[in-house]
Amino acid sequence: MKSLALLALILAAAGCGESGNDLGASYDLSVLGSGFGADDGRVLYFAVTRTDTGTIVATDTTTVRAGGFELSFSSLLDQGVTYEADYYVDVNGNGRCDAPPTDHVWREAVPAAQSNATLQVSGATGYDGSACTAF
Ligand SMILES: [Ca+2]
Repeated sequence: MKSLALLALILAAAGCGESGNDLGASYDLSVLGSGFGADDGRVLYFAVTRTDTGTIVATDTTTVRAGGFELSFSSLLDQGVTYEADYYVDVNGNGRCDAPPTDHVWREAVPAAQSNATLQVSGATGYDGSACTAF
């Protein structure tokens, strides 16, 4: 039993860089949101998609507090690869992403990274209903 637990630990550690190919380095992505005061107290759903393959590589949820939010994803970004960040607030509370203005929906490009990256997003950015495809 003890060795099984150890094996599970080793597998978990190896899974940290699970992006499939390790040809390049992977970098952390931090997301800093501001200007989301209209959605204070609401849950925000976030997804990161690789633009070259259309694969969703990470999802997370958080709650908007004091007009902002923070998320971080470790070792997410492959070197030189571009991504899209899609996120929405489920304003009508039906558990689905609905086209704006029913829900508040945004999309931002994540430029190709050469180091750990911070993406600053603003709730003042215009809505983009096409981001609902990630959810
Ligand atoms: Ca909705």
